[in-house]
Amino acid sequence: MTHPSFTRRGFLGSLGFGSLALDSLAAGSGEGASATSAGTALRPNVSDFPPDFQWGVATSAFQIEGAASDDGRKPSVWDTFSRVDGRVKGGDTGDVACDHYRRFAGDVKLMADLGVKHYRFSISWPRIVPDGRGAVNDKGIDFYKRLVDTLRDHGIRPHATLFHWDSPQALEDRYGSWRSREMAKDFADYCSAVVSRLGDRITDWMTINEIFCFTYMGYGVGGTPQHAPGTVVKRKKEVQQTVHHALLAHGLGCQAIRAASPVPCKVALVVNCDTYVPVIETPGNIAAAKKAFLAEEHNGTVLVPALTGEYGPGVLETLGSEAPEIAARDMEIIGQPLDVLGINLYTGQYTRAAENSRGYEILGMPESYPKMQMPWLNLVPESMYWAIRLIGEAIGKKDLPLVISENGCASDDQVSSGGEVVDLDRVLYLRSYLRQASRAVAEGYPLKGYFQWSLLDNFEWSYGYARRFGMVHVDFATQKRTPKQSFEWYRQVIREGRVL
Ligand code: GCO
Repeated sequence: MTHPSFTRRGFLGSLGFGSLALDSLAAGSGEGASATSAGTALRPNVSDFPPDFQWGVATSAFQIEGAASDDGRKPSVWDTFSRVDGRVKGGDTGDVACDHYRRFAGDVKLMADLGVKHYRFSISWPRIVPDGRGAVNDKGIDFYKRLVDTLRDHGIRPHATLFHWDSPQALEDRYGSWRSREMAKDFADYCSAVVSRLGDRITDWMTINEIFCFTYMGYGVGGTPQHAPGTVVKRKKEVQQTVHHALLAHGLGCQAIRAASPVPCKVALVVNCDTYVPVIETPGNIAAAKKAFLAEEHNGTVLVPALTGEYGPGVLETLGSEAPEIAARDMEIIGQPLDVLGINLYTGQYTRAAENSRGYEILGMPESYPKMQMPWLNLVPESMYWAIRLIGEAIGKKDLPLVISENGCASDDQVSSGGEVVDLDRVLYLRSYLRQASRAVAEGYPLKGYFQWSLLDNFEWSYGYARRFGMVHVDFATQKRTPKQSFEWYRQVIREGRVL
């Protein structure tokens, strides 16, 4: 690893120059103009989304559910990790979170008010199989039945992620969770248990969320990892092995879902790929961005193998003796065909052509570069367009349907004396990124949907409740929900099918 430390998403210190210039460029490139639904202002067609575009919001179980020991749920690695002094800001835990386990009906009502027809949430493995393997907890299943039935009553289609980092502590105690190949098999069995019981109600499945964040960031050589289980290992090879096991779990999970589903279903993987944005859109810089997209370590060890069944070009060679052990047939299992790819898209890194052995250079960000309220969240709206385009052009998956499974930002949201939360920085962020999504749609790339992260302020991992990503403000003392300005903005965007 050439980079000294990991940030929450990708590597620290990557970056480059950029501005919203491409936004204006894209907006200006629309041919002609048409009236708004109100019939007043003129606008470029480039901001249109098709009528069947999937507008949604996303959450995850550990971050919102609470009810950590209710109805037979046992601890996950995040329950344990958050109880270790100094691991999570303020000593926050997921014990109560947004109390969504009890308040889900009100939260679904909020979604209906927002106008989303799609909801991405995750299922908690330790709620369904509390010991990680073995007995299935019917009460856990019943919660998701109640949730999904309520969603469907409101015309909202469920998209369920089977693993969003909350692995059962029992498997960590038993064999070190992702350090063991057994984890992949146990994950597939858990997938079968869920899909055979909920597959009559849910047909959109996502196996695993962001392999990067619970492998590279959950296991580390030297310093203490920022994410659960927070295990310090001796060699980088051990970290790479956790990544490989997670890929294997995804592949076996795909097979298990398809085998267990009582009806035809769709299966996706969710990645937070590193996105390389040509600093100026010249053919040379575009070629450089493509090379980086395939060859840089994170994409080359997660996205590329999952989509192609082979690690990225040169990646295993570069890892050398630190490369993972790969058993016969692993790569075939890992490269299962996908129905959809989910991209969690937050930021990107500016890239240009260079006369070095790699043929590209990733630019460092100046200190003064604009960022949102997270150290890693540089404002790089063009990353939205380039992530979508590079999946097709760099990896050759031109027809693979894509959804943006997460996009959003933290803001320093305050409730005013009048009871409002006017989160203008979130509106700025979302608007500039959605414009780039509309550019991708206008150019014919297969973007089918967009899930804003997140409906509610929630447990933001090692930041606890100190960072707010919601379009609905949550007062964690009273559980009062207050829709923010961004909620109203997104509601109008959905209603009109274009960026406002
Ligand atoms: C992630 C996660 C979310 C985060 C969000 C903001 O992808 O990192 O899916 O759980 O909360 O991205 O950091």
